[in-house]
Amino acid sequence: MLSRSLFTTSIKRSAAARVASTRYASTKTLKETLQEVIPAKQEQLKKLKAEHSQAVIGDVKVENIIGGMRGLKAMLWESSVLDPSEGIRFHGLSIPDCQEKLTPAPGGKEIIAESMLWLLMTGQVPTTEQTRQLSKELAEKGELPAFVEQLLDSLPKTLHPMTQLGIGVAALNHDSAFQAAYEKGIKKSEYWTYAFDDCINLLARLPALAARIYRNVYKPGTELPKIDKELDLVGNYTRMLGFGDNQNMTEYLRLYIALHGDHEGGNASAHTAHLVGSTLADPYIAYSAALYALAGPLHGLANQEVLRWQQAMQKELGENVSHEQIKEYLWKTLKSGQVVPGYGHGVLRNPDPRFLALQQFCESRPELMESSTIQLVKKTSEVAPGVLMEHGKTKNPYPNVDATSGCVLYHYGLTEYKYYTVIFGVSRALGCITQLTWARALGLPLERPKSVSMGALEQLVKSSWPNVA
Ligand code: CMX
Repeated sequence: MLSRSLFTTSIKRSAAARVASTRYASTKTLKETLQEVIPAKQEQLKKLKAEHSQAVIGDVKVENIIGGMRGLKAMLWESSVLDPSEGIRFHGLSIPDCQEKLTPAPGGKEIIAESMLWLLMTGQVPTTEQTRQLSKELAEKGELPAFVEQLLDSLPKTLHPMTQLGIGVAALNHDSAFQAAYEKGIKKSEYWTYAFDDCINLLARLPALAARIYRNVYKPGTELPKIDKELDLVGNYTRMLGFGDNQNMTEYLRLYIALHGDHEGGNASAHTAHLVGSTLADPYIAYSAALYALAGPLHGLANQEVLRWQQAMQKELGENVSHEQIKEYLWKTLKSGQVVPGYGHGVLRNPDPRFLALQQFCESRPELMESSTIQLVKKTSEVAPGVLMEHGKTKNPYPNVDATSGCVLYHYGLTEYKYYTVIFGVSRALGCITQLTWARALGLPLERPKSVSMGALEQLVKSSWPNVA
């Protein structure tokens, strides 16, 4: 069923000219490297504007307007491109390419947030030295201001962890370099450097913020360790969550957070960050808004929904469910008018390569393969596409990344599934802060699409197609 052919194809293609990234032996910081790559991109945009502003690249159909703008090519997003059949590429690199090229943590094997961020921001594969330097910088900037700690500690434990994360991120704007500089009246060409500084501070502080929420809600009274300056971002996050002794869990979180970091610009969280950032709201505010888009069950909350759905199935049918029983349970879900969480996608039309990468991780760990939760993920993925195809509604009957992501966390002991989207929120910052920096570097304008009423749409249809009744 979910063959590895996608991986093989991707690896072959990686050798071809599509791979845009280059490895440089350099000790330049991320900001210095960015400074070097920005002028060429600015030039490229200037040329596009000057020479092709009026070129027509597609039609707008009524279905785009009433169908959630699906398929409408309407925003710039440089760091990744999502192909409906083969999935995501980050500056031309597929997931297997990244697994091969990007520096892991010392002693680890999986991609880490720092090397992924460097790739997203610059289009270049960082050296090990650059990756380590960035880890150090993030660890040094990772402590939370005291007032944010107090704010988080004062929130009711019953408030959803995602609501708490959004509040914490928004509050960090107290120290926004961008906002302060804007108030002083900086030049437009300088926006990006302040936005970048905010973005890096935001990312650096996310683990402490997210871990504090976890501790407050689920492990009150336990001591939150200080940031270890020798560890990478996710190594620190896992440690602060209380799972630092589990190397497999740490590696899983590294992979999950790096892979989930960017999925081009049209998804609800990325788009929200871009939209709010386009008002020149600072990156903290823009990312806080994005987190609330992520908190919806059709988007980031799906990973908690998958686990809830699986557990309800296990409760009803017992531990060792057969393929036939899963099929029946899937039909029961569909007939009750609910979606099958972890399946389908707004753009993808094949199994999500992020799901395949996480499955590959599971298959390389005997303890995961023995887990009844992970076995159920696998069994479900073997029957759900057939059922969803027969059901005939979803355009993509295959699993997406959320079909497995929360289940692995559950196996490793992070069983509080209302928290899962917070981990996704730590991850999605990678792509969103990249865009928030680049949008300022390229001087992208306030986003302001035109809306139309149904009456106006009917008039437009009549004037374009006069024979329509
Ligand atoms: N189970 C049942 N029905 C589904 C379905 C699923 N997993 N996925 C899509 N459908 C239905 C839709 O609800 C829609 O029905 P209506 O015509 O009655 O409204 C129909 O199939 C067509 O939908 P689509 O064009 O295939 O999918 P959309 O682009 O509208 O929605 C998504 C995409 C992800 C919201 C949808 O597939 C879904 O709800 N999946 C389950 C939730 C989930 O896993 N979300 C995580 C997405 C991953 C991510 O955010 O990155």
